[in-house]
Amino acid sequence: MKKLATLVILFVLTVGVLSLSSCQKIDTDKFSLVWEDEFDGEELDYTKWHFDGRYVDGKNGAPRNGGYWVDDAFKVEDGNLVMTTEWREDGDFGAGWYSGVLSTAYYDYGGETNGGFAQKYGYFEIRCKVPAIYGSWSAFWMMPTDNFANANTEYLNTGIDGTEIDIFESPFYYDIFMRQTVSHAVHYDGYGEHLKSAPKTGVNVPNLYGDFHTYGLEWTENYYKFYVDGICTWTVTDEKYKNRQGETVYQNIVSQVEEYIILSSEVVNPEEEGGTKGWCGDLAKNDKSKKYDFVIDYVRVYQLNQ
Ligand SMILES: [Ca+2]
Ligand SMILES: [Ca+2]
Repeated sequence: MKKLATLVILFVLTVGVLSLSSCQKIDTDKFSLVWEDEFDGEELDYTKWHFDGRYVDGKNGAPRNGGYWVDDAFKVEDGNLVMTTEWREDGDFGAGWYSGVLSTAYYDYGGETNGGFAQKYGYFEIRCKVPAIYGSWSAFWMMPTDNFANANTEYLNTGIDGTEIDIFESPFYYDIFMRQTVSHAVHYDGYGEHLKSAPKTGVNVPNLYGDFHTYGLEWTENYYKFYVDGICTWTVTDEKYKNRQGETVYQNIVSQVEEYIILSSEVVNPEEEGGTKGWCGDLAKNDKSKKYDFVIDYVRVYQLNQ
């Protein structure tokens, strides 16, 4: 989710070298449901979800990229979690774009997790539709419970100490050629100079803004498999990879630690490299009087049957 300009550069390095194996339909018979939220209640279940942003100065959230993550940008309605991105003229931080973030485990930005739900391996699935918005994206993603606190020490150049897993991101509404697509990605070794990224863009999802679709991750000791509507769209294995110079660059990419789930919507930072053109378009093209909703029917987590 972060350092996206770097991601683009790393994409050039990694494209074409990831080992792909056959992708098929998810076999849910292999799994048992172990955690879920169907969002059937009257309000959000705060025993399952935590506002995953910081609080500053007694306000209801904190700046995030070009907008603000606040703790009142979501509600449960008609069996869905609705996470709204909107322009607030009189928001806690003043006029700007406000959106939300929720996770299954609370952490502070020192990297310490404070309980909550996390799991190693299994199958993780969301059913949702995403907002048709410029300069913003919604995502279903995972992070290791230490938030990369140990990323640059013993396990440098591997993902075994944890990876950011972007099960899906939807930044492409602005691009008429990419509009009906999402991306998957894996990032590891922290967000500093050692960051490594394995992205998969251009995953076709018909009418993703108007219809519900499922986005899933199957995670085993040896691979990640990403799914859209139950069909595998990308496989990342633990094999060694060669770069274009023939050198082995990444290996053991698959996380071997517990990770927690994050749901988020956020807006681009125009000040970053690439700015509004480099990642998800121009916020100024949006209607400031409109609400842009990320609508989530459920999140379900499975573990492999023993
Ligand atoms: Ca690492
Ligand atoms: Ca539901």
